[in-house]
Amino acid sequence: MPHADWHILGPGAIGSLFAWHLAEAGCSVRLLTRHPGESARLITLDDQTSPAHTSATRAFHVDHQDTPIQRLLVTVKAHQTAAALESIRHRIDAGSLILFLQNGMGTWDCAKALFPATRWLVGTTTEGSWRAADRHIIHAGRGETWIGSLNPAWSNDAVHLVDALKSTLLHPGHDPQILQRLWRKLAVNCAINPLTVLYDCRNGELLQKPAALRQMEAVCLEVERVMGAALGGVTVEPLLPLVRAVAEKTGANHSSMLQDYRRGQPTEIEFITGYLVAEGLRLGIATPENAAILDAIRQLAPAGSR
Ligand code: KPL
Repeated sequence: MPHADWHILGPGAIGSLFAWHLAEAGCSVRLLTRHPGESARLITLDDQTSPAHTSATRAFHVDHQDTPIQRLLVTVKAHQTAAALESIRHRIDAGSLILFLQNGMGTWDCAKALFPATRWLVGTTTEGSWRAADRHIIHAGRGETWIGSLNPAWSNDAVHLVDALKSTLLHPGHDPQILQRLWRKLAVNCAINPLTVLYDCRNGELLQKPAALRQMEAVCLEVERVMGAALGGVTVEPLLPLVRAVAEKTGANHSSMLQDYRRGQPTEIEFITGYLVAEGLRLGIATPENAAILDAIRQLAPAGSR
């Protein structure tokens, strides 16, 4: 791959996986972390997707300089985006290219406000990666990564970026309809993540619970209506089959929201169900099921006290 310089904002499970494979493909990769004293980080990657189940450790430079950033991959939790981007605001200029690869929607709004002259792209991935420990990543299952632009003026940037990333193991695709794909991912997250918190269960267990299944169905119908209106009045194919398929495929997983909740950390609910409900309000579409779920998650007692 051309020797691109990448900075990773949020080296968690997905950020570290991408950092690893970008470095493997010959890119210069630097991590941006919240720890001022940290100058390097060792990350171990267990690759369970290869028949050999390899495990290796790689050292990454942690960057606290003030130099401009060329390519920035944003993988922080949705609610951390604004503060994280603010902290590197002085390093982003008109030559930077930002790629948002996160759960939820709307995180990019702060980029519009903070860096009006900077190009940014969005992506979504189903690579199965989780953190066994702080700097120990398990790549448990292969998935797909799609990248595109929400601004037609930047579609060529998306095409070129995808071409450049083709030589990495994660070889993403370019999706000219990325917004539709993000909406479908939002539907999956609206219908699975908060319900796994409310029922305190794994993704697949939702399918065994009649009450949860009814809620998943109602959530999907509401997302279909809001999504159709947000995309300019298109008819959206039923989303429940997709949600069921993901819940089955990731049946043994604890959703990211349940993991956050159990760790006592803020969840991404405002960028998932919160985004959907806000879009419904903006477009005049009622979303009572999602609004009730949003309310229930907002009012939850801290993990461990129920
Ligand atoms: O994206 C996910 C998440 O947990 O955030 C799903 C698809 C629900 C897989 O766990």
